[in-house]
Amino acid sequence: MQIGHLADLHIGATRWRIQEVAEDVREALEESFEILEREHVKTVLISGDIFDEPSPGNTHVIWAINFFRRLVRDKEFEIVVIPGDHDVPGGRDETAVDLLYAALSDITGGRFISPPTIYKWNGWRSLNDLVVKVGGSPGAIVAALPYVREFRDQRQKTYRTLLNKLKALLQGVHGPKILMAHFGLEGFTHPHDATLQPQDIPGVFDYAAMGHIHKFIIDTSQSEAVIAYPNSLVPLALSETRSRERGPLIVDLSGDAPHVQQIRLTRQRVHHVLESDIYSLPENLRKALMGTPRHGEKKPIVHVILQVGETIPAGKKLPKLIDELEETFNVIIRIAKRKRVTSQRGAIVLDMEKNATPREVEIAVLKSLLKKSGEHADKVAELLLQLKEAVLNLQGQDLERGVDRIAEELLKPEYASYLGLKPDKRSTLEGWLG
Ligand SMILES: [Mn+2]
Repeated sequence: MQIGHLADLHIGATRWRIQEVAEDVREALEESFEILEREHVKTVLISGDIFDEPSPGNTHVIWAINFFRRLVRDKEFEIVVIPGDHDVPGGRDETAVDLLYAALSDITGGRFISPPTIYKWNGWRSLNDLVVKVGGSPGAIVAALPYVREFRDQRQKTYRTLLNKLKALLQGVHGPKILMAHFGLEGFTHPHDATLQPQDIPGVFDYAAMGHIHKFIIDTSQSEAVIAYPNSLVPLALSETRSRERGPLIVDLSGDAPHVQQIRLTRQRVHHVLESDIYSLPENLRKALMGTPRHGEKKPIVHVILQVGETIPAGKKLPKLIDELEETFNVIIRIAKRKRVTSQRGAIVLDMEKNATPREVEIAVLKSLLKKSGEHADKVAELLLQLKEAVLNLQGQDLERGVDRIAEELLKPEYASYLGLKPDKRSTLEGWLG
């Protein structure tokens, strides 16, 4: 038999104030179930973080109810869900997943199953409530562990206890056994995000349908169970934008060991991460977008790491420039972060703050190169600019005279000391050279 495995849907998620992210989640979920239907997979496990928040907003809840109702009633899917950390509120309120269950549990056709949340189970339910038989006959046994909102040490204990009890309960039971859980495992995520070790997953399970870590992971090396994380459906953090390994896992439980396959989503929005200063942004953007396949009409999202000068990070011109670039390139641009650089380019941004003229910008650049500020630095920069213009204007008859005059100015004691030259009575170029 084959089962589908999804996790970390995050319905209702927006990120970076970009509304399109929520649309991407819906579309990715729709495509996932199109794939599963096409592959004749009727049993689907969703391992937590169904919604992005415990109170996702009525619009998203209604969308989810309608979406899952259609799948269960019309397409006869059998869907098992558990709440993840994003679904479970503080305190003892019901989760939005409980709400889904309340709306969908008595629908006929397929089935919508969600185990009771742990605190209820602690209070008055039995362990058997966490165990579901799926896939008809012979089918498979699913032990579905909801996320428990407790401090990590306590959560560790709770899960260890539950896993031990489930192990005892399921030992000797025939047929494939699956664990559904939503937490991080050591070695696959940051140490502070890991609740248990992979070895804690009892070998009584053939497959651990995990959620929580937004990465595509299949591990067969550390437990007798095949441990799998399907990845989130869309990138939800800057660090997640690189991966395109997203889509439902299809797990074949017919053989001796589970065989896992990821069917990649084809309609994923393109994300670019681009480091640039403000002046090179149009050109860098053009290069980054060159030859990138566009999926349908989805505008790529460009995350810009903006190189800025030493003191002032932003520029008033920036929002206008971004508007223009979004229009020109048909993309969505966000400034992901500002990165301080000490280069000449960085200094430019410093002056953008004042809507600087190109000349003011050049002076700022020169001052940053001189590593000086104040009136003298202004004058030195001004003189250097004149020098540059004189050199550029090679046609001019009085080039030599012009350069001489500027050099003489620069060699005056007040500037010379500024340039790190020794002041000298000989304040002519010839005097210095001679
Ligand atoms: Mn998640």
